[in-house]
Amino acid sequence: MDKTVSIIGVPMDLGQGRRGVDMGPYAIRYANIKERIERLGRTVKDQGNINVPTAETETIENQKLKYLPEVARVSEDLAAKVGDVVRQGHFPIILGGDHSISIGSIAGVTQHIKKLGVIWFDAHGDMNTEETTPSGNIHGMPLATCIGVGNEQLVNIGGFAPKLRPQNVVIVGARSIDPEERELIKQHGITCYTMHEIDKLGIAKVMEEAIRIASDGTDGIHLSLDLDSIDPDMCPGVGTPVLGGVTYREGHLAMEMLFQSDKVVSCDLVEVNPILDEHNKTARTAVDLVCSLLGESVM
Ligand code: EXY
Ligand code: MN
Ligand code: MN
Ligand code: MN
Repeated sequence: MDKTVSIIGVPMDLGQGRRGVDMGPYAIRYANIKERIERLGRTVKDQGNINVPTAETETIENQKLKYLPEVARVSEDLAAKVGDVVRQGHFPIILGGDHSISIGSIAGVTQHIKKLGVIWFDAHGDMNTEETTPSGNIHGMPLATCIGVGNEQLVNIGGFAPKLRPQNVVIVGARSIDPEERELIKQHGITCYTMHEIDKLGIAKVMEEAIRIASDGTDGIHLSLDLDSIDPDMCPGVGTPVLGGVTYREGHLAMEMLFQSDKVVSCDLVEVNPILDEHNKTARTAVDLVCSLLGESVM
C-alpha cells in the first residue's frame, strides 16, 4: 500500500539574502501539488506551515551565520514535525523556503531512519561552514551541517549528530562550487556529479551510480531538490541561478529512475522564489518533477 504523502511548508527566507523565497510554499501549492499527487491515487495531507519569523522583526548578530538563532529554532520545529509524520508512516514533502530548511527536514527523517542516504540535486555544493562562507548565508551550509561539519548548534539540531554518512551522500548537477567547499567535499568523501559528468556520462548513468551509492547500506534515500539544479530556462525563479543546468527531460528521467528504485522516503523542494519567477514556472516545474518522483510517467 502506498504511503500517505504529507506536505509541510516552511516559509523560510532567513538563510539567504533575497526576499520572496518565503512565498515558495504558497507558489508550489498554487501550482496544485496536492491535486496533482492525488491524481496518482495517493492520499495527501497538507500539514500547513512551520512558523518562521519575519526578517524585518529580527536582527543579524553574526555576519558569518546570518539569523543563526532563528534558523536553529525553525529547524528544531521542522525536525519535530517531520519526525512526527515519518513516525506515522507518511512520505513527507517539505516545501521551502531556502535550502537551510534541509537541516531540519533531514534531522526529522533521521530520527526514525537512522541510516539515510541523500541525493542532493543542486547547482551548488551547500558545503560551506562559518569559516569558509563567502556570504554568511546558511543556505550555503546545510549539507556540511548534516554530515556533522560546521556550527555546533546547527549540527546538533534534534539532539544528535551527524545525521548522514558522507559515503552515502551524492551531489548531482553542481556547477558553482566555492574552492573551499571543493576541498571539504573531497576530504569527506562525498560523491559529486557536476554538469561535466552529466554531459559526459549522461543522466541515466549518473543516476544509476547515485542511487547505488545513496542506498548502499542505508534504509532509504532522501531527495533534496534545489530547483536551481535545473536550468534557469525552466526554473528562472530561484535566488542563485546558474546557467547550464539539468534540462527538463534530464530532470524527469532522474525522478523516474528514483521512483523505479523504490528507495526514496522523503523529499525537499527548495529555493522557489515566485517574485523572481515567470508566471509561476519554477513552482510548476517543481510539481511536475515531484509527480515523476511519485511515478506519474512510468508504466
Ligand atoms: N556558495 C555560495 C554561498 O555559500 O554563499 C552560494 C550558495 C548558494 C546556495 C544555494 C541554495 O543552493
Ligand atoms: Mn542548495
Ligand atoms: Mn543551489
Ligand atoms: Mn546537458
